[in-house]
Amino acid sequence: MQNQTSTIFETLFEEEVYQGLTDFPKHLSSKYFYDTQGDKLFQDIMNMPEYYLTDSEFEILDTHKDRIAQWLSSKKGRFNLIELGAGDGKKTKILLKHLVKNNVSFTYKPIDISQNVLNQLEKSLHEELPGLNIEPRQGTYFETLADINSDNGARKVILFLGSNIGNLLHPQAIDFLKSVQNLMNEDDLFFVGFDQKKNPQTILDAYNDKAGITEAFNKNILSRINRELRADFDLEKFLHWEVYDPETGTAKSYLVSKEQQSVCIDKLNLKIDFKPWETIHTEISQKYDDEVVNWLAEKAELQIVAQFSDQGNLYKDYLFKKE
Ligand code: AVJ
Repeated sequence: MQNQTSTIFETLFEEEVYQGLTDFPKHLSSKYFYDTQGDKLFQDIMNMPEYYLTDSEFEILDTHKDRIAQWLSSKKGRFNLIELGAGDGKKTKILLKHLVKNNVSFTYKPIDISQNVLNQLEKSLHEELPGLNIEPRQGTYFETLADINSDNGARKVILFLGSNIGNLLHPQAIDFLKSVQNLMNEDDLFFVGFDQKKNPQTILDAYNDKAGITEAFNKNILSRINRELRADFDLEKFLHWEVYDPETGTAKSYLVSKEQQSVCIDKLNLKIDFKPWETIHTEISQKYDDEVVNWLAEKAELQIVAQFSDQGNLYKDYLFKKE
């Protein structure tokens, strides 16, 4: 993405923080959660009992690894296994180990916005799976989509796990799926995790844990602005607030100002005023059902060829090919 106001802003982060905090209502993009501190907090989230998503997808990959591996290697020849938003690869490792064990020939290409997390992933994979070919790349999904295309020739299997798609509103999700679809060839596959609609309390608990890890994760975006843009956000003066609408399946995270306050962001030469109870919207975590996934797939001209679910039907992975 080109920065149109590069005369004022050095980075997209600066520009988006400026725009988000001077907009009404205020908002910040969840993609900025993931600095070194945020990566660590997200790993803690994935280990919390309330955050069922990781356990469910782990269970799916473990239970169905044979059937999944068969799909991935059903066409001849070496392939690139490209993972968008690879993170610490905890879930992917089940699949990687299974593929390596079965002598499937592929190159693992994890992509993540965080270089820090990619370094950790590469290091742990060298130790746990020395036989694996790995080529990590740092970048956002949209930047790296172009990279995927430049790997022309080799068959592609694209992984998008963890319900990362849930950070996108439906129109953005369709655009995203379409851009991937555009880069796919006939024999390529696209494996995507979609968290499912369920008891709304289960969802609220997953995004508002008692120990306050999600709160710390949400507030880390303010700490990051403090650190990187020399701001003076007082985290104590904000509430972590989670809502879930069972009708639309949208969970939304907010930071709510507990009082009237002003915050200075030195690097942006900016003073931001908050009214009491004014909000900053920070994240959406969309939940799905088959009907919605079918609709998204149809819009993106993708065809569902297989689907895999955990015992409790909390979560589903869908395998797509180009229509
Ligand atoms: C990494 C986007 C899938 O929305 O469930 C976890 C991030 N936010 N707890 C999600 C997150 C709060 C997570 N994703």
